[in-house]
Amino acid sequence: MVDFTLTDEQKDLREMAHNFAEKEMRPVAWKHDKDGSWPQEVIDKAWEVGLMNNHLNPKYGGTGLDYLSGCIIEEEIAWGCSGIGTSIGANGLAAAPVELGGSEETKKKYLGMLSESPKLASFALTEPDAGSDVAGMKTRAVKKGDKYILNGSKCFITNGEHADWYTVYAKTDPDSGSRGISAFVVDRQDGITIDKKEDKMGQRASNTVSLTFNDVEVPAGNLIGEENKGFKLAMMTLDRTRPGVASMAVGIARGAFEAAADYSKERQQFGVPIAMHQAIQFLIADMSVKVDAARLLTWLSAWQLDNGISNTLSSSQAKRFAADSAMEVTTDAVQVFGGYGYIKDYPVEKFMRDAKIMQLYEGTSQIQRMVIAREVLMPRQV
Ligand code: COS
Repeated sequence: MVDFTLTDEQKDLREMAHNFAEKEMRPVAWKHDKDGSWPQEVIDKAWEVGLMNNHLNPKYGGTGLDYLSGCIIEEEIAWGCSGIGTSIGANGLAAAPVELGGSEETKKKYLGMLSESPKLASFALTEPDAGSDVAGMKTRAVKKGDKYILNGSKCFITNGEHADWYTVYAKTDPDSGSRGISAFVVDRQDGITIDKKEDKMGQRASNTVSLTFNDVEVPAGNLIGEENKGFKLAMMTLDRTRPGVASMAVGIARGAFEAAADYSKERQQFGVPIAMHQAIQFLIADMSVKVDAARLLTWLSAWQLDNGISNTLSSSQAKRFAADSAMEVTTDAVQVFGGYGYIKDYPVEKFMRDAKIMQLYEGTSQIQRMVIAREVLMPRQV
């Protein structure tokens, strides 16, 4: 039986996240967007009220929230500000591979750090020459005694400047493509240099940096899972995090849709509110369809994850559809506002800039289509 009724706990979580987004995020979102400043105070508050590290296992101090509930929270947070939301949510991306493959000792130490105080961790996969093509990475990890020595560069690392530890992917067998990559937990240390903070189009409150590993020593015990099995770990992680990203896209789209619907009832042209014109009604109607359809696909992928059903297909479908819908909905929201939508005195241009990254990070919309096509035509046996 299909039932879309949220539990009382999920309704409470949604209300709590919505209130947080409305009272703690929206009032400062446009300031942080304008100057690209770091919203530490919002992150601290999010951690205090329990809106960070949603899925962390209670064994390591987390709440072990199910993925569907996580999606409900992430939609509200992104409705508040998806830039700050990305910084609030990025620990989940770094922690997932540790939860999936880390030793008990590693989990206790590093996941425990996230639940004990508002610390941050970053997921370091992407490189200047290896974005969509993960297997093309060049960062090297060479085993020497009971340590690995890491050398290489990573880019587009969310929260990289503020992280206390990193989940780093590096080649341990450079001639074996995707079967020669390993994952490590790496403490922040002197050998890691922050090379550049990116000045971005949107999500300007989130921190995005390039970093270099210069002969960084990593204890062999910090290898996550088995040597040369890091690629699969990264793919399994993205299966788990893409529903959350899709929810953020829904939150951005909903924010823009609500603003456009409200404005259309106030703005008068040709003697009536523009909402009376069919041209605007059809835009609003399509926006509402896209928001709701994206949410349904997203909830399905999270529900599958919660119920132990493979969600590789549905998480890519959700991410693809929600991200592209967010771009369309926010662009149409600017259209409803007309010339006013294009200036910073009104909220929708930020939604449009913020939406663009949803089609790029955690796998572009084109990569999602590749995954979808493969899963449809040649499903991976799990
Ligand atoms: N779960 C578990 N294992 C998976 C998997 C998944 N979802 N997807 C693929 N694998 C496994 C495959 O089964 C294969 O295993 P074997 O080595 O045992 O054969 C291995 O991983 C390699 O898979 P594949 O051949 O499909 O890899 P490709 O190099 O062709 O790459 C894509 C696949 C393009 C899908 C992958 O590189 C990708 O997702 N790229 C985008 C990365 C991304 O999202 N970057 C954004 C930055 S992260 S914030």
